[in-house]
Formats: sequence, structure tokens, C-alpha cells
Amino acid sequence: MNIGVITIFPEMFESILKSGIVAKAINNNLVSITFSNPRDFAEDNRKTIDEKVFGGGPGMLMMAPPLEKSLKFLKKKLGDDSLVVYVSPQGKKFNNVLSKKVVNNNKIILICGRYEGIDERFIETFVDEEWSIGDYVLTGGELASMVIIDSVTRFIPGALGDKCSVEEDSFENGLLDYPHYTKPRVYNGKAVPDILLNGNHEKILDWRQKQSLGRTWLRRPELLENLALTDKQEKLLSEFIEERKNLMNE
Ligand code: 4FV
Repeated sequence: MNIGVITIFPEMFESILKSGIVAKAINNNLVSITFSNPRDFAEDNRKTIDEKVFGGGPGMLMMAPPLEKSLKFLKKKLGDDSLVVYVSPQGKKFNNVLSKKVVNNNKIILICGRYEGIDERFIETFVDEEWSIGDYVLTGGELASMVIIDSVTRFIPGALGDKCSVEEDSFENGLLDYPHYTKPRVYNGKAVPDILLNGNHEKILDWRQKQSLGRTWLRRPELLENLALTDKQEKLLSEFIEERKNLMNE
């Protein structure tokens, strides 16, 4: 997987290049990250890459020409068929589906805005997709790009130690994850649910499915709307709701 990043702050990415799953994937040649700094393509010796916004208003905007040269530099390295993504609050919400799509595309160039953003004509001319990591405003696209790189890397075969952990991810089956427990068996007077200690895998699977369904119903009911639950899932969810009702009435 080849990732290109256009940013005026490449040093911000040190954190994911030096530690964790992304660093391991890079060392195992599962992913490469190539940076391009628009300042290196600025026309003046002050390396100006931003200007005032036409029509007035606060703040500065990143100019199209240095971004274009920066993009062409990366496309020469990664290939013209790279998916060009601008990360901004105006984009569609990034999620696991988009994340997996990137892995299949195998080449992506992430454009990190700064200031008020970038010239719209660059977006119209060169950007394939605009993605947002959430409805809040960051000071730059770098953190959003690191979020995307981290998420995508998890889906690269071999990047995560235990192959099956991606399959059991949150959202993998459209549901929130079930609760997890580890040693000590009793913590703060709270014991691990017995069901998890009696080794009956069928019952453990049912309990986990019930918890995932119940949590999703409680915390993100909108996720259930676009899910066709099986009869068994419907039964498990109604059991959860019933048990919860009894719990609340105790
Ligand atoms: C953002 C987001 C985001 C907007 C102006 C960078 C900032 C500044 N990117 N998801 N939310 N970007 O806030 O992706 O240029």
C-alpha cells in the first residue's frame, strides 16, 4: 500500500512513523508513506503558499499552484491512478467502509489543508474525494490524515498480528463491540461475567452478540436502522431490552 501526504508540517507524522502498528507495517514493507511539502514548490524565496481570501473575510487560504506541483511530484512516484483525497469538514464522513476501499485501491494521496483551507479550483481540478473525520474544525488536515492512515493500515493483510481481530472489529458487522474483560477476575469488587469463564463457546458467542446488539440499541440506535437483523439477533436484542427493563425496575 502506497500513501502520499501533501503537508506543510511533515514532522507532525513522526508519531505514527516511529511507533505502533503503522510503524511496524512500514518496517515490514506493507505500507510506504511519501511526503511532499508545497513550500518546496513555492514561487518566491519566502516560500509563500497561502494568500488572503478573495471577497474578504478572516484568515488565509492555501494557493493552488504549489499544491498542484506537490501533487504532480507524488503522482510521479505513486502513479497517476492514485486516489486523491482532500480531508476537510465539507467531506463525506470517513468510516470503515471507506477505509477498506482505500486498501483495495492500494494508492492514495492525502491533502492536508491549513488556514481556512485550499483554493476551490484545485479541488474541482484534482480531488477525487473529500473526506471528513467528524463535525468539528481542526487547525489542519494532518491529524485527520493520521487517523485515516492508522485506520487503513489495520485493514492491510498482515498489518495486525492476529488476523481475525479485524473481522471482530466494531462496525465490522455494523454493530458496536461487546465488552471485554481480562485479569484480575475481580476488580474493585466487580467480577468478570460468569458466562465468560465456563468455556461454553456457543453461549459466549450468544452473550457477546447480545451485548453488541444491546449496546448499539442503547448508544447508536441509528446504526440498527440500516441493519437487517436475523431472527436470532432479534430474539437476543429483545432479551437484552427485557433484562434491562427488569434491571431498571429493581
Ligand atoms: C477536518 C475535519 C478539519 C478545516 C480547516 C483544516 C480543518 C483547516 N479535516 N475532517 N473535521 N480540517 O477540520 O477532516 O484547514
